[in-house]
Amino acid sequence: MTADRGRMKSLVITLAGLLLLFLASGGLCRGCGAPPPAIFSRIGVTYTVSDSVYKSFNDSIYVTLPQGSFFFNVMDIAQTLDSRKFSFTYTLSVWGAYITSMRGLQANDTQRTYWQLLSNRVPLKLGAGCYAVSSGESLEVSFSKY
Ligand code: B12
Repeated sequence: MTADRGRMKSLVITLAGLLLLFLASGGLCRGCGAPPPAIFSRIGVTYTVSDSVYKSFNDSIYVTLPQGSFFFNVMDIAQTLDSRKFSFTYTLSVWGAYITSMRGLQANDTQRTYWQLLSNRVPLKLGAGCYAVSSGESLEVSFSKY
């Protein structure tokens, strides 16, 4: 009984030592080529769809997604969460994805309307598939005229 208790005590001390070594070294990821934890972190953005031509709607949603995601991913998640407000269509061209309609409202060349992409109210210089989003950003797709 006393011998058992002694063995148990030394086992506990050994495990505590190993745990200390593990924590002090920063975990198992050191020098093993595993990606840094930031890759796995999630970010949150606000996404708005607005009709700036007919002023018929203006809806926002908060979307969380993996760091390194693109504007298009935000749109896709929002559509899955609320397809009535955030459904969209697109075509593919040499520049990537071109957004052609949001919740049924179609861009129209004759009327010179299009769906403009903005971040923090500034028009983007990249399409939805190429623009990487950042934490806390306020993204918008706005029906506009050119
Ligand atoms: C005219 C033009 C527009 C017009 C197109 C409408 C029209 N009927 O003319 C309008 C104003 C609508 C427009 C919108 C946008 N545009 Co634009 N546009 C151009 C421009 C100046 C000329 C395109 C053109 O007429 N080419 C000649 C024709 C014969 O070729 P085409 O392949 O048929 O052209 C079509 C495509 O280019 C498409 N298109 C236009 N812009 C964009 C943007 C993207 C991302 C895609 C996939 C397609 C696309 O519309 C053209 C006409 O049908 C180019 C710059 C250039 N020099 O190419 C930028 C350019 C293509 N646009 C660009 C951008 C960023 C946008 C926007 C995302 C801007 C925004 N903040 O909203 C939006 C698209 C948003 C969406 N709905 O997805 C960028 C793309 C860069 C990139 N790497 O992604 C370019 C290269 C300008 C730049 N920044 O250098 N655009």
